[in-house]
Amino acid sequence: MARHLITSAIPYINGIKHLGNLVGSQLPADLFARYQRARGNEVLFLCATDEHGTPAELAAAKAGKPVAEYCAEMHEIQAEIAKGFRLSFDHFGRSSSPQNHRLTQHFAGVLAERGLIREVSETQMYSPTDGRFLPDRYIEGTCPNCGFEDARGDQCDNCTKQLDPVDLINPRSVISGATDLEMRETKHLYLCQSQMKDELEAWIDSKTDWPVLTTSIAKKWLNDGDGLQDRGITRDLDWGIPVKKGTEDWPGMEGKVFYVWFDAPIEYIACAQEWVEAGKGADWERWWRTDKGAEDVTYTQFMGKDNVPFHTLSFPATILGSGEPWKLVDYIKSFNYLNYDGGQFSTSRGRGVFMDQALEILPADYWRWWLLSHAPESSDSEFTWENFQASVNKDLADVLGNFASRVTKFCRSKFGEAVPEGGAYGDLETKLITALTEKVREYETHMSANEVRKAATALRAAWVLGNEYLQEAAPWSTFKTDPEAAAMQIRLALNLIRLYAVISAPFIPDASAQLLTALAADGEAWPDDVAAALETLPAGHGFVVPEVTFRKITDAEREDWQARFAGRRD
Ligand code: B3M
Ligand code: ZN
Repeated sequence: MARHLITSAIPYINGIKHLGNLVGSQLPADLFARYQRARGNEVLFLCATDEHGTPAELAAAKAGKPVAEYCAEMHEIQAEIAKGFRLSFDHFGRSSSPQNHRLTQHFAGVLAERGLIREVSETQMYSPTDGRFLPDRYIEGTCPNCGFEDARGDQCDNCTKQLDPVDLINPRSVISGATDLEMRETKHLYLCQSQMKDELEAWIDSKTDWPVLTTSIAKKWLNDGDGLQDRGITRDLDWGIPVKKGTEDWPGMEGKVFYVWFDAPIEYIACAQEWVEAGKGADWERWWRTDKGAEDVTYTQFMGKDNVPFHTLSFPATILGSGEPWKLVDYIKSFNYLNYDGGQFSTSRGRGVFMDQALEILPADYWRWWLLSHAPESSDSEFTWENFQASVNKDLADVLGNFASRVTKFCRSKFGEAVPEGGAYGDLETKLITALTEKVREYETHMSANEVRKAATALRAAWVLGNEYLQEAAPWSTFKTDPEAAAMQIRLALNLIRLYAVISAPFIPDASAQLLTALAADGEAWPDDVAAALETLPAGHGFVVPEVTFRKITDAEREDWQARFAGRRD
């Protein structure tokens, strides 16, 4: 039995994610976790909310709540929505957990001891009125480039020019509006990534099976311009993990916290500790410590392409730099962007479908199927309502749903609600079993390799084989001349529904469970031997006709949703 550690990039706490975020990490991670479990492997699947950084502080301020309270509430909301999408995390943790505080401070301490952290003096905007240093996003002013009055300290939203807070004309504090800002000297910590360039590059070069998207981004950061740069890992914020050297204070770092991107990936480890603390597991070290059993774990990470530099360089620099026996990632699956109806999804403008809204209008499986079968793997992909409607109506309703409904209804009307006996297989059945075996093997290959779209294509093709068989065998005609043969065809077809339910479960878990319940079957056995799997339900086995598995999306609904999600989210 293989052991798979699987993590999804941890979503920021500041608001509900859109479907583009979902398909870029959590959903394909869930697909892989479900598949590995179905194959009998041991899985630890972790995700969490990413709760630090300026966006969290600003979102809490906007909601008029203390940050801790805001994060606790948003975590519950995101956890509920994740359940709604059937994301099967073994634990959904929080980067603000005490475990992550301790572990982040531990890493910083060890890295400092090993000479991989240096202190840098910088001048930074200080607001006497607010009594604090202001990070970039806490300063607004007039853009020197275009005159826009609400340009942020890091970038002008009007002309997109990258800015430094000192560039702004008439800078003011976002917190208080104070304009008496001054430059003051302050110290920050930098992670010496540049010292580790060779080690990181050799490690990345050894990963010859990684997706091109992942390695090309990593290589670009390693070798662009002056090469891999050291990174600031501290910030002047109130909310975050206080800067400490292990459990000790860090002189000169009082009042500072670690940069969100330093502690967020460490949460992958802390999350396993939270999982144990929550009583869901006994031992986190056998997943994370190579001296405690994790050397035979396969660790796969899932993320959008913008997260790749942090996972290929910064986090491995933390792990390798510590010199401690932590498990390093084995495979990084990254995704391009999903666009929305001729433009981009936009959280700030509320453009596109957000996870909560999606579940309000249709069950999770409809979304899971479309998103995964259109995953932005080799390039960006686009959600359009026409395509969504066509895919759901064709693949799910016409091909899979219709097969299940025709077979069970026909059986009920001619043989009753139990698997009929019938005679021996003929040529058509042998042909079907051969073709199906090939498709199932192909599906397994793509699922193990995380080729999400190809896996969906193979699965759909397996569903189509059943429909083609039914068309050719035509039990409704056979029944008139040879009821024995028709009974055999239906026995096979009922078993085929069960097989579909088992192999489709990673994509559409609810529909799969519904079909298995109707067939009074469990989903345990993976069809290693397709012919044997098609004899699982014996003659006489009772079943009921399932409720409609997938309904069609009407043109009116499509138009209605298109209009509803084009504009602002209220
Ligand atoms: N929260 C960014 C994102 O959601 C960030 C990922 C952290 S993974 C450690 O895209
Ligand atoms: Zn501008």
